[in-house]
Formats: sequence, structure tokens, C-alpha cells
Amino acid sequence: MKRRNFLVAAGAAFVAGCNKVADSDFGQGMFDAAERWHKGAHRLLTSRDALAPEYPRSAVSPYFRGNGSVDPKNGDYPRHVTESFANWQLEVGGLVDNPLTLTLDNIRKLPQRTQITRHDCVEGWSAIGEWTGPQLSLLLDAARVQDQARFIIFRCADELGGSAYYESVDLEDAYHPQTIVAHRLNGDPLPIKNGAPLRMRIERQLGYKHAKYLTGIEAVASLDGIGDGKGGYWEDRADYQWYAGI
Ligand SMILES: Nc1nc2c(c(=O)[nH]1)N[C@H]1C(S)=C(S)[C@@H](COP(=O)(O)O)O[C@H]1N2
Ligand SMILES: [Mo]
Repeated sequence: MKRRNFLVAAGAAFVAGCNKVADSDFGQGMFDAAERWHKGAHRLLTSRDALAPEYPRSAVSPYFRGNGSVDPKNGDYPRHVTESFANWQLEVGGLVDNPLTLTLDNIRKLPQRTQITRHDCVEGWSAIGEWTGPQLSLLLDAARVQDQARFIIFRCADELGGSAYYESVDLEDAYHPQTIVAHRLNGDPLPIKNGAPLRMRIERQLGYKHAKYLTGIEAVASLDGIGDGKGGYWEDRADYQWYAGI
């Protein structure tokens, strides 16, 4: 996967240089080679590494609704609300060599990605929002995920109907450049209804994969023994697919 990402980046740089090569009449052979390269790069870009569409600011929805848990009342969450999330912690653990406990300040000080994307909920609504946070890959690299790991579990603070919400993705989605740990929506700290203070954005996946109220990130070799073993709250309860790629 790392190699493919490198090839896509190298391909993009090379394609960007193509017009210049043609303009300067560098020779048809060189141009043909570039075109063949472009076709190869295009195949890579339509793979699972492809980016979800990003939108201009003008496309941002005036209101980003909340869905599922919108105001958790269980456990420590209400206390965190009264503390304005000053003591929130995110654990990164499981099959890693270097487990991390991160504060919101730690997370805000990492390099950030901002992306304006469309959220699609299977219940039949969509909304466009601008999300900001570090790429999950940064956290996973800092924690040094072990070779046996195949999935990343997202632990959440909220309970729905008495059970903790959770989700999971494979490493392909975990390391996707648009998979971020978001702490801002439309330039402001996340509203409670949208998962304050931290939520996942996994832009190549449907809405229910984007875990809100994030407390833990765990690398595992198998989904067995986690929840009912189907990889997520709705996967365990309804016929929601574990792989919800879009
Ligand atoms: N922790 C947690 N994450 C969650 C949910 C939830 O109920 N709890 N609902 C999911 C569903 S079905 C959707 S569509 C989105 C909704 O995100 P929003 O509330 O920001 O619109 O969050 C997803 N992540
Ligand atoms: Mo959803």
C-alpha cells in the first residue's frame, strides 16, 4: 500500500509535468511514454486509494444535522461536557509497539488536514461539511502498528440502547489520506451532536462508519470477540454491511 501511494504521487508529479514536455517539443516518444504512464496512474487512482470528491466552501450545507447519538447521557460524557472536554483523552493501543494517550491539545498540534466532503447516511440524507484534524495514519505511525494488525477499531463514549457504539475499518481505509481524526466542523470545535470533541471522518465510507465521541483507536488482527464480531454497532444489529465503501 505504501508503494502504491508513492506511485500515485510520482504519477501525479509526472503527469503535471507532461504539458511542459509537449510544449517544448521534447519529442513524441517521450510524450507517448507519458501517456502510457498516465493510463497506468489512472487505473491506480480509481482504486481504493482514490480520493472522495472535495467541494468548494460555497457548497457547505448551512446545517449539518446530527444522527444516532446526538447528546450522550451515559458514563463520563456529561462530565466532559461540563469541563468543555479539557480532560478528554484518546488512547491508541492494541497491536502497537508504542501505545499513546493523546490530549486534545496533542491532537491540535499535529499537522492538520482540512477537507470539504459529502456525508451520506444510509437513512437517506446527505450533508456537506468542512472537517479538520490530523490524518489517522500519523497516529498509527507514531504508535507503530505491528505486522499482525489487520483492522482498526474505533471506540466511542456513547451508548445507544445500552450498548457502546463502535466501528472498524481495514488498514486500506485507515491509511487513506482523507481518513482523519476530526476536531473541527466548518471551522469551529465539533458540536456535541456531531461527535464532540473527536470523531472519525472516513470519506470513502458511508456515514455509520464515521465514529463520533472517539475515545480509543485499537489495532487488532481479527474482529472476533469485539462486540458481536461483525465489526460495528449497526453491523452487529442490523443488516448494515461492514464494508460500506463509496
Ligand atoms: N459514536 C457514534 N458514532 C456514530 C453514530 C452514533 O450513533 N454514535 N451514528 C452514525 C451514523 S448512522 C451517522 S449517519 C453519522 C452521523 O453523523 P452526524 O451526527 O455528524 O450527522 O455518525 C455515525 N457515527
Ligand atoms: Mo447514518
